[in-house]
Amino acid sequence: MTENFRTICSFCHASCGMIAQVEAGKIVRIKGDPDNPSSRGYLCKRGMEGNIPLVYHPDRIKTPLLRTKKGFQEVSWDEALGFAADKLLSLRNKYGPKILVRASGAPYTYEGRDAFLQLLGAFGSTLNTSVGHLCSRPRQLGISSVFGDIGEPDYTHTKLAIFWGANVVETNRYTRHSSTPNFSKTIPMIRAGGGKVVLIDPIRSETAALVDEWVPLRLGTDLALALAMIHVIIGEELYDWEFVQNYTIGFEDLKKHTFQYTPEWAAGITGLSSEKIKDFARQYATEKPATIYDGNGLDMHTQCVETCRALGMLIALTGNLDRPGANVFMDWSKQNVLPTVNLPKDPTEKKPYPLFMDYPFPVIIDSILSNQEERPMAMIVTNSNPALVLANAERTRSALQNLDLLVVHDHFVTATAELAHLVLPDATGLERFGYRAFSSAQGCFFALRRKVIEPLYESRAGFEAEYALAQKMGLEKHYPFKNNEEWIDFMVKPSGISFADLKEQEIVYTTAPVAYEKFKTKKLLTPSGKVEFFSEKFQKAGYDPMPTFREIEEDKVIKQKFPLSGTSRKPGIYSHTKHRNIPEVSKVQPEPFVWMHPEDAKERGIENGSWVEVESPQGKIELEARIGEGVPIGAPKWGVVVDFGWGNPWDKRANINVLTDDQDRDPISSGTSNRLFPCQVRKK
Ligand SMILES: Nc1nc2c(c(=O)[nH]1)N[C@H]1C(S)=C(S)[C@@H](COP(=O)(O)OP(=O)(O)OC[C@H]3O[C@@H](n4cnc5c(=O)[nH]c(N)nc54)[C@H](O)[C@@H]3O)O[C@H]1N2
Ligand SMILES: Nc1nc2c(c(=O)[nH]1)N[C@H]1C(S)=C(S)[C@@H](COP(=O)(O)OP(=O)(O)OC[C@H]3O[C@@H](n4cnc5c(=O)[nH]c(N)nc54)[C@H](O)[C@@H]3O)O[C@H]1N2
Ligand code: SF4
Ligand SMILES: [Mo]
Repeated sequence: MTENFRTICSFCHASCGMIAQVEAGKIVRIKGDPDNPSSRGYLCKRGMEGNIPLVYHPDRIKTPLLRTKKGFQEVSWDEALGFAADKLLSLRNKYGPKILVRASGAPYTYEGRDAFLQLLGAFGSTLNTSVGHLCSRPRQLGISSVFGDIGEPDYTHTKLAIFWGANVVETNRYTRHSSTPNFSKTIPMIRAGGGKVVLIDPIRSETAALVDEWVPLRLGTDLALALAMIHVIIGEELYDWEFVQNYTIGFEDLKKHTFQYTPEWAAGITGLSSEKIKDFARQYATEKPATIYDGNGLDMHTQCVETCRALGMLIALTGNLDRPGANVFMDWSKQNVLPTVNLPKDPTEKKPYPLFMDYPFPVIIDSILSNQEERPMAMIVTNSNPALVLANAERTRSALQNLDLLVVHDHFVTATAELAHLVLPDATGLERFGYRAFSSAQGCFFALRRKVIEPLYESRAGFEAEYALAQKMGLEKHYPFKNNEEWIDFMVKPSGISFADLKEQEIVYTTAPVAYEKFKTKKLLTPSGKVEFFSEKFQKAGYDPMPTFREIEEDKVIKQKFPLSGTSRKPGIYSHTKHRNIPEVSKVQPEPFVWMHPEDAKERGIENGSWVEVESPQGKIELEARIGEGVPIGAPKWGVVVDFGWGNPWDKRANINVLTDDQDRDPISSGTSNRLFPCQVRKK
């Protein structure tokens, strides 16, 4: 007998709807769910072919693993949690609660977003960190400083859709929350409505091949382009006068401030012509309504927050805000906040990046390595692989090795888990309950992740494992949930539904269809309640009140030794460091490549397929070169593109973050420059 279970994929943010078919207790087939309002039957290759092999993977961690002199030993949950609890409590007795860090990765699943967070607060620590400084948090900080929220592109009515630093064809990341069918259907939908699609990206990516216009600017120079666009739009009076008059503050200041940022000035920085910059500014201001999607290509550069403030200002100046076909404020299903997340902050605590939401990972790494008495000594890593994804892999590794206790919660012994004292096996997405919220023009809805089979081996769903650890430490009184089901019940309650409702209905709408121009009746979520072209909040925190371009000083010695600009890319078949141990997925691209411009390659005697060494001031890696017209990725002249995500014990391939620098940071968000590093390439 075949049973069908409706659930959602856990492999990336898109969380596509899928049907898992079970026969005799075993998952035998995965299909797209045609009734899922977001994905409408779509599943990508890794979702379709990777989900079952992950569950039945022979290398999955089957029991907790404890490091001993003889390597990892399989132990019972009781022994594992007893070990962690004893260590944590003895460290807390000696040094206080601020020794504990909780670190998470990309919040693909809400289980990963929240696991062990309640424990952190219950323990008494506020050191919650994540990869957020590399992913979306700097963008959100910049854009929301302008209008208090992020505006989702409304593709259904738009005349001009701009993808700014995003490779959406591969990542399906063209909205942050909303539900629209997968991206391959979105471009035809925009065109069918008479709209045009533009991509701003230094690299000829897979997406560049599909858009109406590709704007190849120099790496990391988007702020100059955006500021010059503001200059043109204000100078030629192309802004929405009525909107600016009624709903914004600081326009005159912005006008004065951006007078210096001429298209001629920006041309020298971006490599685009001044005419192109003027045309593009005019196009965005007049072909209305228009949307801007800010992609992850803007993160991991050291002026990301300022760039995204300027993008927010472009959106507001042109009145492309909260109107059909523009960037729209979507409603969001109400969810609970874990009770210990908002612990009272220590008023004497001076945050090094005061406007950044979390405790930034680079600061945690610095502070572990400081060896001061007050420093993080224990870390629980969940749903993340910091040893590979943070800049300066060698320094990250030293910091993780410097901890008195490293607990890693994962499915495999990853590059990070290899360094751990204790590894805890999580149930996979098909063996546990979870949920996710989606916003859409039709309203916001929750979708259920259904437990399709019981967890294999000794693996345990995250909140159950967390509660058991809390019990071992006598912290269970802080818990309104004991397992995943109760956690969901707690989280969705503010929307007026329960876990039982979600289990029965699987998709539950909780808000009305989107309403436009809410700014006419409601204050924006900025300090002034209006769009802020001038931010007192930034000024008070010691930053420029308006986005300001910082010249990047070039070190001549470095430039001579490392004349190329390196950047990185996410090969679309994978999600970050995952899935390279799943042959059904990894056969598509088993190796990482370095993609080069034909002229740069020729000068160095490098051909398509040559084995090369890429060296930066931080380190060296070796990999195969890809060059030429026929390859899917085109590197700009003086630029090389290195594939990101390899370096786990099973793939034994080069990790790009050996090359990146963790000291070169965005002064507002702490974002490191994983997307831009000086390098040299040599044929081996
Ligand atoms: N140079 C460079 N660096 C980058 C990037 C880049 O493009 N270039 N991208 C950056 C970005 S955008 C991001 S978001 C980060 C990503 O950083 P991470 O989120 O840390 O990277 P992942 O590889 O997704 O790590 C997820 C880990 O969680 C595990 N995992 C998967 N599913 C589960 C689960 O259900 N439960 C548990 N407990 N564990 C699970 C996986 O096995 C894997 O080890 O990397 C950043 N770093
Ligand atoms: N298949 C797949 N899907 C994913 C992920 C994955 O690993 N694999 N990861 C998920 C996550 S966590 C994230 S954050 C998103 C990321 O999804 P996207 O937002 O689409 O970001 P990236 O794929 O990193 O692509 C960014 C593009 O920005 C370009 N870029 C680099 N530097 C610059 C610059 O200075 N300026 C401009 N304008 N562009 C630049 C790069 O060349 C690249 O083509 O995807 C999510 N979805
Ligand atoms: S991995 Fe593929 S199938 Fe799974 S959620 Fe992401 S896009 Fe959808
Ligand atoms: Mo990300």
